[in-house]
Amino acid sequence: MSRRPEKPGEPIGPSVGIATRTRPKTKKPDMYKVLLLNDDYTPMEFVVQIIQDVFHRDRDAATRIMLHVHQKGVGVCGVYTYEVAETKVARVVELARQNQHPLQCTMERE
Ligand code: TYC
Repeated sequence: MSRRPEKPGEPIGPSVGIATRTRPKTKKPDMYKVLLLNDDYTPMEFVVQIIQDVFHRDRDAATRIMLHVHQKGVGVCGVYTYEVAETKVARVVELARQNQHPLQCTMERE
């Protein structure tokens, strides 16, 4: 196979070459914040434990997040792709339900 020269004067030759696409065709996934909501009844220790277990925060970070939610009413526990965020929300909701705490957790597109 021969090809049309790309520039005047360029010799006609076989169409061979290497892929040189430098722009990735991938696009970043939408990210979702997982939010914890304050309430008057869920024990602080339960919330700290949930944040450690579900969001893999150490005890200090978990305590900071819990206190932020306690004081401001809502706080971000982490930012994830849709399915991961959905799974974390479901785990928190289920643990709260099993322990009969009114703790609420939700997600929101970033
Ligand atoms: N406000 C609760 C209390 O005083 C503690 C709490 C913190 C509850 C964070 C929920 O997402 C929450 N026991």
